[in-house]
Amino acid sequence: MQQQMFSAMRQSIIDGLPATATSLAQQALSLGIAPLDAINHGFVPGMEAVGEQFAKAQMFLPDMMASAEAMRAAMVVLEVELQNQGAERPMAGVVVLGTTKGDIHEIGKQLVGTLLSANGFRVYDLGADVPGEKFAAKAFELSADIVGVSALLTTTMRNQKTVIEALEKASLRSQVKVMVGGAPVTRRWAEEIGADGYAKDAMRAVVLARRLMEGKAQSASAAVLL
Ligand code: HCB
Repeated sequence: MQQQMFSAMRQSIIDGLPATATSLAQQALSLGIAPLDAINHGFVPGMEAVGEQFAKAQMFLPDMMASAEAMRAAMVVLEVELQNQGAERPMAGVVVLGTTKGDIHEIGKQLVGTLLSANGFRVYDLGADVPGEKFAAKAFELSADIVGVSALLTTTMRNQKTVIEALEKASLRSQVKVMVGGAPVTRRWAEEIGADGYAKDAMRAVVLARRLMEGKAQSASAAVLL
């Protein structure tokens, strides 16, 4: 039964059907399927299939846009449930999140934000196509602990470095940890640009954010001891 639901969810994304995706997300919750399972085993595999078909020219931009709409529609339903879980947890840290300048892909970054919120982080999402200076200004305003930078295009992933440079220019780099992600991003790339961490998916981003917060706490207590 659960497998059938997951398979229908995947297909609703491939077919780009927001109403069907919404209805399947609602059904999943009423059947007691964990929202994260619906996302990871149902809807995200649909987006992956769309990416593969687009790469093989079996699908075109309007189809991809319809799929993105369907994914958003499902997330609207599932996000509420996930965020309710986060409201009951102690504040884990402040995260400023965004997609790099020149890049309009938002779905993965939103998923990262939702799971961070569900795990007690206070998340400020700057949206997509965000220049480095805007990340730095919001990190300063909120005294952020972490800046999370997403990039989905090989041409825009280099802008992740400009976010780090903007934080350096604003003298914030020593206080703010930077985590990067997005389909073309790798651990090696993160190291190359001087980020503090890389996460392959939203669940790993939560684990990474917790680890970065531990690192911050340790360096703060070390500073006090000195
Ligand atoms: Co877009 N697109 N797209 N696209 N798109 C990709 C990314 C391609 C790989 C498709 C392909 O060719 N196979 C490709 C990029 C090729 C490349 O650069 N190597 C591509 C292209 C080419 C384009 C356009 C240039 C197409 C065109 O106009 N000709 C154009 C870009 C315009 C621009 O940005 N300037 C474009 C447009 C679109 C839309 C608008 C139709 C739509 C986006 C809608 C939206 O987000 N509002 C779209 C979509 C949906 C995709 C695919 C199909 C899915 C992306 C997605 O949502 N994945 C994608 C194919 C793919 O990625 N395989 C395709 C699902 C999420 C859950 O995964 O990887 O985004 P994610 O995020 C993960 C993970 O990376 C990590 O956690 C997330 C959750 O698990 N993570 C982080 C992400 N950010 C993080 C930050 C952190 O700090 C930590 C972890």
